[in-house]
Amino acid sequence: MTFSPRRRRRAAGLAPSKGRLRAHHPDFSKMDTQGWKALDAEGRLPETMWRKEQQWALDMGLPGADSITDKTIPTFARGELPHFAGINTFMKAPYVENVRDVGKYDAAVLGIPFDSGTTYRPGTRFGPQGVRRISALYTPYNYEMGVDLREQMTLCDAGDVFCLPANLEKSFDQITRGVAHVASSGALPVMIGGDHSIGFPCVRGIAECTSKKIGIIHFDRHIDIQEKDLDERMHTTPWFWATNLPNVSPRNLVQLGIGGWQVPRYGVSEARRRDTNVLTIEDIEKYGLEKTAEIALDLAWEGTDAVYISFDVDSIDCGFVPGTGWPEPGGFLPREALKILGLVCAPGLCGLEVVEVSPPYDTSDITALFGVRVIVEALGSMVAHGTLGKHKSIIDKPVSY
Ligand SMILES: [Mn+2]
Repeated sequence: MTFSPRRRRRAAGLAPSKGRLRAHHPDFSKMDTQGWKALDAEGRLPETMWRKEQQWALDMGLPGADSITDKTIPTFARGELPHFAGINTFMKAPYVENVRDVGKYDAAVLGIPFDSGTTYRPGTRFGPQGVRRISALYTPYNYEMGVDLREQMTLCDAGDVFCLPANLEKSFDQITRGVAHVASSGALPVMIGGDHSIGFPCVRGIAECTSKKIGIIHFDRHIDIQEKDLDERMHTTPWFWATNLPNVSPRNLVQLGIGGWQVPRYGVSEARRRDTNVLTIEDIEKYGLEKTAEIALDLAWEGTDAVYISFDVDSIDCGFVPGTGWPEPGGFLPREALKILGLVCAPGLCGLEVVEVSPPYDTSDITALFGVRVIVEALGSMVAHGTLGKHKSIIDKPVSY
């Protein structure tokens, strides 16, 4: 149903006669609020894919019992509803059993259940399962953005990369191969970790498929750029190795939120040597969120053709993310990080990873839920700005296995 803007305003009770207007808040106009704009925007979103999913649920799950009035309810739960039922893929997206089919979707989620790079608390091997489980809580629609992922893009879940807990290097090779396969298919690779050691093999997977240059925006409390830790390429090392790749320069690595008492000096001296870009929470407070996002975009995109985002959930103050490997106070507030994330995703990404969700240490799924939020926020921003799929143009050396 479409209304003229005038009729919409009247229907929403926004065009009262002049005499009734109270003047306590002369600066307040309801129609200038994001709240009203979002109400209005929802009316312009289609429902086509939702209707299609409901019909599919009936076809697959049998029509519901005669006593049920709502005839869209099937006997067996299929698709989004109910949120507490069903077999969880990420956001209940279709599970792509044959990974050769991932290219039929705009974006593909892949789990990387790997925590052998952990130097303190383990448990992130359960990250993909934890994130998928609580992702069932979400609808595909975001109010403020006026975006409905189900209507405006296609998403699949490719399942997990087969990782080998006893061997970092073989697991890295598996991860790189999996990410390169998804990137080559044209789907946007979205990785759910896993500890942060996966940052290197994930970026390597994308970097292998392109002759173009890649910048990285990295949300973390930790600098993660030392050469080795405990004699191995642990989760404190991904950016040392990633920025050794020929098409990934440390000058295009932007590290947001670094600070506190858990930043190893080996990593700090390496970041100084390589001239990466570090903004602390205090820097970000000084510049503000919008300006920080602009600075991050300028640095990551300078001379590059695509940007990758690595989001460590421990970049958030540990009061909000107990379920993580190296909790640290003093990080971002969730809404600060989400605001910056949405802004830096707007020009489009070539890949996204969410790492360090450790469900065994989590409370009420809040850390895993934040992990879900990072992914949907990034996808929502790209959909809102029409930049999802932009990364395809840089894949000029696709792999095939
Ligand atoms: Mn970290």
